[in-house]
Amino acid sequence: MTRLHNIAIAALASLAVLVSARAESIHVAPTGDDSAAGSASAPVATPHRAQELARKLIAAGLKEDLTVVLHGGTYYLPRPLSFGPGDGGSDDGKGGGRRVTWTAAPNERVILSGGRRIAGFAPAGTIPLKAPATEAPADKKAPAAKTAALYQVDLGDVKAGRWDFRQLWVDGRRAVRARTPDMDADPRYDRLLGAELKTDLSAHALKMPKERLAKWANLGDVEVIVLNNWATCQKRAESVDVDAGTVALAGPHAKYFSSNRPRKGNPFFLENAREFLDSRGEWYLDRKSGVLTYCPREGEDLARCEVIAPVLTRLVEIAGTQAAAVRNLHLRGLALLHSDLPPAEGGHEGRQACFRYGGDKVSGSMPAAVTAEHAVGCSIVECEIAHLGGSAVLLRDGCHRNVMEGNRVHDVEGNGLGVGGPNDDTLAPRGNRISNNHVHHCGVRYLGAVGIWVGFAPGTIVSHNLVHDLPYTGISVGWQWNALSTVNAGHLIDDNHIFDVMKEVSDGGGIYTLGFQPGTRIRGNWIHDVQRSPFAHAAPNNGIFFDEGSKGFAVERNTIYRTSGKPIRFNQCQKDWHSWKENVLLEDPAAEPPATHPAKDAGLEKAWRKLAQ
Ligand SMILES: [Ca+2]
Repeated sequence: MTRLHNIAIAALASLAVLVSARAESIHVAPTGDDSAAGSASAPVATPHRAQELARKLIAAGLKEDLTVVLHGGTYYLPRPLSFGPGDGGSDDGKGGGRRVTWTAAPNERVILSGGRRIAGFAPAGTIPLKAPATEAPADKKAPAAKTAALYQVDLGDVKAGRWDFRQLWVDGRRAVRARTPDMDADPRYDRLLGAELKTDLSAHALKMPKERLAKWANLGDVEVIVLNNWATCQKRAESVDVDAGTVALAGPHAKYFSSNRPRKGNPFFLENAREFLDSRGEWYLDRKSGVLTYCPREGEDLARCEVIAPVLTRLVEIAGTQAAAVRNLHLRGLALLHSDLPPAEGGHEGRQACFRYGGDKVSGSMPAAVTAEHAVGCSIVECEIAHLGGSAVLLRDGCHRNVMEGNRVHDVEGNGLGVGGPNDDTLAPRGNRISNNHVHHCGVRYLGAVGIWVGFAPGTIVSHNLVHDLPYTGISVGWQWNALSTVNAGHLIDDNHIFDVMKEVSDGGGIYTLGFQPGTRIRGNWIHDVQRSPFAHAAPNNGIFFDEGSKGFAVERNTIYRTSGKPIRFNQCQKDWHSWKENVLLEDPAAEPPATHPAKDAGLEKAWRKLAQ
């Protein structure tokens, strides 16, 4: 080592001491400057610059806790915020150690967006409106408009092939990708007249009412969404035969599970053709011309509205390795919004809980906007995680002792909060806690989604969550379709309030379980209004559905009522494989539990109830 080197290192070391002694925080503000020091009076402008500064401090041997304070405003992320081992703190294994926290400044709304704002819409003619289903009394309303205005904007990056998106939000509300039947039609789905998948998987065609079909200008971009028993599939059209009433689907195709596949009578709709744009709130993106067309809802002024489309699939990733985990890293008070989910090859063929077949053999979990691997002792607290194209949060391999608490998760196309890895003693996530979250309106596209998913993840606590308005199951626990031992054991699923679930597909429940999970307690959960939609077409929906191989649960003090099927159901398992105590299970749909029912304290704990307001 040269003398010059030694001097440089000594200088760096003394700088690090100076910095760490007085700067345990780094400030970021939309009005900041990335060449600034990152102090409270001279904040940087971007989270990525703050991350560079934080890394330098940590690499220089920072001894104190470090806080990255984000001040109010929207930060449009050019790429995901990716945290590696060099971005975290230290972990003494007892909940202590040096913390690194990324937090919103007190009482300031901080948005980390994976989207891009779209402006410059211009009028582009009108479309005739269909007659409303019900007329208001003539003296109480102005004459109904017969047409609605269209607006368009040219998006050069789309035309150049650099951008494509499948979601659009107008003033925070999800707009409808042009479809038929319309989202607000009654019924909002049509019914398949037949379905065929060749046994060698070489061809897959659906038969539909002829009036649904046309020689659409962008045939290869049109997508068909079919509601199967407990999940959906969504595939692109390859060719259409209007006279025969058939649509051939683009491959590759997968072999469906026999009772969860398209067949005659299944509900379906068609999406993403210019010809389907015929009602307020619908939009269409022409990938060839780059023109985005939108028909505003009543009251929306596109000169004023905030229109956002997603650019990123992932917003935040915590990416440790088996040799070096990310430790003691915390996200607090941030709004993580706007993500896309590019279609898988061959489309989405939903298997269960947003796991999907891709091609013939491969299946995997749907990407999530926030993902962690090998994260230990980290947390996501008080965040809003919303307006997403895939799932919201997924903790995977090697994630131990992490906490997700006090988050509001909504307007998500896939699952809400999830934890699960391989059935492997070393890699399966252990001892994670999911508490006091408000999870609602997930599965807004992929109807087989669940609010909270626990796969192979021993010792998971799912406690005091408020879970509602979901197309399928509220909380799903386990991932083994028989009663053989796995790593799963010792979960605590307690005091969750779950209602208005199973609103679209079937064969699930408020809580759904799979496999042998000894020492697991399902306790104090308040489950009601488990729905049955007119489009459900298979097995019943229940308060708790113990599915294949479910065994080893202590079921105590739960309150279950107003369930479309029986409060409890068993499939390929039996009641005496579990222990039972003090549950209130009401089969009569008109029955109400007593005010002092055992699960009356379920749902968000007092400190978190503001999340439900
Ligand atoms: Ca339409």
